[in-house]
Amino acid sequence: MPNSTLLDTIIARLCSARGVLLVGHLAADGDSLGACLGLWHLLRARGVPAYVVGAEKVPARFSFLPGSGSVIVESTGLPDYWDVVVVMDCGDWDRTGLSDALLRREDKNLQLRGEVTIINIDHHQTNRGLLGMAWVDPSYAAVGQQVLALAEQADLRVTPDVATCLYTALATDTGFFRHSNTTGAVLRDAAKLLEAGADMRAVVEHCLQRKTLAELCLLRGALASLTQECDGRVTVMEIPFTVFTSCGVEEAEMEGMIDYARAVPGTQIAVLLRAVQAGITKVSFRSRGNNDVSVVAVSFGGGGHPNAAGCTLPLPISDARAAVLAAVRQVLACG
Ligand SMILES: [Mn+2]
Repeated sequence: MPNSTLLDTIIARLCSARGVLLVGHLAADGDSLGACLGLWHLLRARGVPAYVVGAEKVPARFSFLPGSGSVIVESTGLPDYWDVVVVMDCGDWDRTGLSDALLRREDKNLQLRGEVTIINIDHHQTNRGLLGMAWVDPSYAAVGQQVLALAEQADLRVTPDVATCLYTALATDTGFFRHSNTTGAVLRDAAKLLEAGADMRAVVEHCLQRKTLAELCLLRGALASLTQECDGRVTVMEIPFTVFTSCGVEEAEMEGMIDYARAVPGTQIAVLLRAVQAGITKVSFRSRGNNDVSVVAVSFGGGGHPNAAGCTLPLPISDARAAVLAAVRQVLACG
């Protein structure tokens, strides 16, 4: 259940805003985009000028989301005015990839200047709640689920478009209702969204069943690299920069690849390393049971959930591998 005093304060601030920027994180996923677009529809229906702004264009696989065509890429222009910025699905401004200028407001006509109100809606356990008016609650499986709670609390109508966006958030962040965060409340909320008209078939088709040739090319490279450590308790996949570029893959198309490593019986921690640029390696972790990989991710400046986390290291892939495996070995206490 949401903290209703905080939630009411957030709702009041949103509904009185003259302009709201909604931002998710870099490498947008179904939750960050679905939650942003869901809240975007809700606010616009309420008459609040709202804009979804990102550092990058919407990945192709999410272009089916209603409203995705209205997402503004910062480098191509910004709205005239805003006084509230909502940061979703992450807890620090750097993860949005947006410039600090968005956190100041300026109305040239009215000679108004000042700070914006920052609202942070997030469900990551590693979020310390330091960003603005923070509603951080790890008991939610997705930020999209928090947006549904907000809509209910504010008595805003969940249209089919809102429902499709929030269902996308909930389905993708629960691995299509397979991860351990799939609670009874999650399924009840999913049912509400279906009854409100969510286009479930479109979500499954675009977010689960769609595999581009580029993604399959990458998967071939990743599977070829599969190795095991710690007597098979750790399964590792690597995607070197050369594979990344030769397959021509978009960031969002990486979703789900690590599940192949986690699938190997005996695996307690799965690690996927990908060289997104020469000298920069992104690392994803998945774990089974009580092995908390968010601790490892945080130790390298990242974050996440106990069973799913990630970080980015300013190192070539081989050095990044050595560094994170040393930390993973500590978690599992294997030499
Ligand atoms: Mn999320």
